[in-house]
Amino acid sequence: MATLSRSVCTRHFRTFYSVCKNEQLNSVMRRANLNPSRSFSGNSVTPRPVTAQGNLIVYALGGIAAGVAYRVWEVKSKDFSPVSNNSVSKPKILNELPPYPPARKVSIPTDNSGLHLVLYQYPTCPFCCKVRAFLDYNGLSYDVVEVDPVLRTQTKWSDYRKVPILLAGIGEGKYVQLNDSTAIISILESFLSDRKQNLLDIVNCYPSLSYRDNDGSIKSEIQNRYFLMSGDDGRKGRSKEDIMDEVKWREWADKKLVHVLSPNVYRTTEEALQSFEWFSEVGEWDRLFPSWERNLIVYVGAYAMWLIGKRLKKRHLLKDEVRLSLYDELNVWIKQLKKKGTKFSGGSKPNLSDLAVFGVLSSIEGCQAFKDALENTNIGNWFYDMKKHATQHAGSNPIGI
Ligand SMILES: N[C@@H](CCC(=O)N[C@@H](CS)C(=O)NCC(=O)O)C(=O)O
Repeated sequence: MATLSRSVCTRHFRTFYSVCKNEQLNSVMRRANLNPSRSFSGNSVTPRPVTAQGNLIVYALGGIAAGVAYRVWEVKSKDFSPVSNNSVSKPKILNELPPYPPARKVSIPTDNSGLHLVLYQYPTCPFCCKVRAFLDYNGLSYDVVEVDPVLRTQTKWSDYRKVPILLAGIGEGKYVQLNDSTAIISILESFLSDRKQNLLDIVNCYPSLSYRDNDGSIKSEIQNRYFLMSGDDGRKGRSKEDIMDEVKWREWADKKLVHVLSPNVYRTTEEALQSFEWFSEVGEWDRLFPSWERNLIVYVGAYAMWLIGKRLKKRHLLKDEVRLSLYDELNVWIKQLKKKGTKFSGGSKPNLSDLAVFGVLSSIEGCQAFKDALENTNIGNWFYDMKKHATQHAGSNPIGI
């Protein structure tokens, strides 16, 4: 099924590409008063090169003028006024759950956290996988709402336009909205390590600050997101170096490792489509979305991501052969583990950096890029140890597995 769709899609892209190329060629020749169907050899064709050249110059100058005008308009229309942060310390509270039933419920009988969690996600988004790795490792129950990545219907109620979003129950049917994988994990870890704390009090320690970027766009950033807000109980016995090392590798997962993934899994149109077919399988898109919507996500998504992957490769200065950049980053992680001489970055047990790196990497587990990484690096041992710990909820079991 996947192979059939893949070849159909590839053929479709190729046909589309060749049609576009012919259209372009024909239109250029039409503009130049040249008939593309006629041959240039022989006496029968008498193109009018002077007029053609003249027309081309006029069109080229017109194009340049339009480009310059657009750039001037783009710069002038940008807003560089300061951004106010009036709602900075107010987390969003929902009086009821949005009307989208969960696609599945993860119920862990031993979960005694008292938390009620609903995760809005794409199944193979690295940031969502990171949150799931944390929830699974800690044996927390949660409901999953699969978001359509093209139409995003299931998160239309939210001003924050990305996933993951986690809704956490705060009593009386109300929920607090938590955005950003790293902040979500820090908030929950802070709560788990000192359950006397009120969840809302913890959330208030992670305000979101908006600011205007150099290009005029408004960005926002959650403060303190790599840090935990636990009372003494939770952090006892940890050195400052140990805490900062965990922060460093959590940041590395978000700012380095994540950026080598997309250009690898969407390296070619075939690989992009294969990746999307796997995403569809993992997310059960066949079951959850009507077939037109599922196909829209797979084909449009694969093609769009293939294009975006190329841009990301340039933006993040990856090697021409992007696999090498993936192996390089994985080797950086393996090297630091080796240097520590412990099974995990956190020692004998995984810490938040292990969970972050594992979560991010698990998002490509079914892709060719991951198979290649297993063959070309030593990431396998650590990865499968982590998988065992996450699937067996080792974090909620003080004896370990
Ligand atoms: N810093 C955020 C990044 C989240 C993010 O970029 N998510 C992507 C999906 S992988 C997203 O939702 N992009 C917007 C979109 O798909 O429209 C986090 O750690 O959660």
